[in-house]
Amino acid sequence: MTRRKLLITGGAGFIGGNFVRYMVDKYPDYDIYNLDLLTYAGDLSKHQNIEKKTNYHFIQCDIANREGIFNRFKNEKFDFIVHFAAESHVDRSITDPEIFIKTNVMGTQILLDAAKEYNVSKFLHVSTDEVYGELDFNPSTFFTEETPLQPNSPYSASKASSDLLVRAYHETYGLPVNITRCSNNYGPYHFPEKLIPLTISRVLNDQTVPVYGNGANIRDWLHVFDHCTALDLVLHEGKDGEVYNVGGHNERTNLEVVKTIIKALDKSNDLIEFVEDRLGHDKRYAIDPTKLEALGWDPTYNFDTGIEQTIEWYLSNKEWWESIISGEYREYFKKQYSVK
Ligand code: NAD
Ligand code: TDX
Repeated sequence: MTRRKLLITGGAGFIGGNFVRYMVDKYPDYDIYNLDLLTYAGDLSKHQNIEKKTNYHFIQCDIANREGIFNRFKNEKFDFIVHFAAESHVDRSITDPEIFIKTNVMGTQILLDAAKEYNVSKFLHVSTDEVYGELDFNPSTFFTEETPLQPNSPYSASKASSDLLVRAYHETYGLPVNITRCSNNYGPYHFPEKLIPLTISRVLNDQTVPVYGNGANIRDWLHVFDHCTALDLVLHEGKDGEVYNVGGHNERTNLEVVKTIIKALDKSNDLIEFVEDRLGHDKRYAIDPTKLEALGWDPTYNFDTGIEQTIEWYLSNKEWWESIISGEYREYFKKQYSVK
């Protein structure tokens, strides 16, 4: 039997990296290609345990490099694609939007062209609930797949643009696609520029935690392992052309998240520092996952069990995040938070 070839873009990052390891272990009969440019957010040290496996392959390439991407598709003839590669941090998109358009919009369009040219049997585009904009604080309102797209940040606008291109390639050319829109992820190998790993790493070092505005904004947190099972399901069972929302009803205010971590690490709330709010800061995200549950998805973690697992992971893997926060990240942190 011919082995199936799965291309995963952005597999050196946080969610893509967790998904690469999950798929390499679960599907020894698939050849799995991790294609990544290795930007500041990508690192291969997280794949030490799988890099010698015969079903794992790494390709360094920019998704916005048309020639490089087409050469890869010509050589490898991928059967399916799960597309994670993106600029992913909202704050960076506010300071410097241009790379978000190049990577998230142009890069996705180049991958779609290659997928069309080489007849892939599924293009799974990993998107975000942020494309829907924001909800108010009424707890009975949720994002469904029918919620209109109203992105508010340059990041979410670039993701919404890529979603529309994916949709258009299905409608116009019949490319077999799915789009997933997931809420905030957390878990192992989350880059410490994002709220949860930033809080864990700073609290462990007895440093203050910058909370934007009054900390009342709400996010709907999903453990990355549950995102991986959702993507596996949609890749194999998703109906062509459909969008699936991914989220597990784990809404928390940012202040609740930060206080939970401080308490778990037995430190003081005095570490909380309220700072200037993010520009265009979305109030609340909350997912209605009914459509995905009907496909058979059943998440394992709630926020309490997931955050416990995550804190333990950061305690046991200090060398990974310490090497990140001691590098270029220090300059980013100083600039972002106006630290002298
Ligand atoms: P991340 O920033 O941790 O990783 C992104 C990866 O993409 C990195 O390995 C980086 O090197 C790679 N990359 C960036 N530009 C590239 C380019 N031009 N060519 C090839 N590779 C490139 O991101 P993440 O948090 O793992 O998010 C992955 C995807 O999931 C993104 O598309 C994001 O929009 C989406 N998403 C993220 C979340 C979340 O909470 N983090 C939630 C929903 C959806
Ligand atoms: O220092 C901080 N202080 C703070 O209060 C940071 C970094 C964040 N925040 C707030 C802003 C948000 O309300 O915490 C919340 C979470 O912020 P981020 O971790 O930056 O995530 P968010 O902006 O919600 O976006 C994330 O989830 C959706 C990912 O980064 C996106 O890639 C994904 O699409």
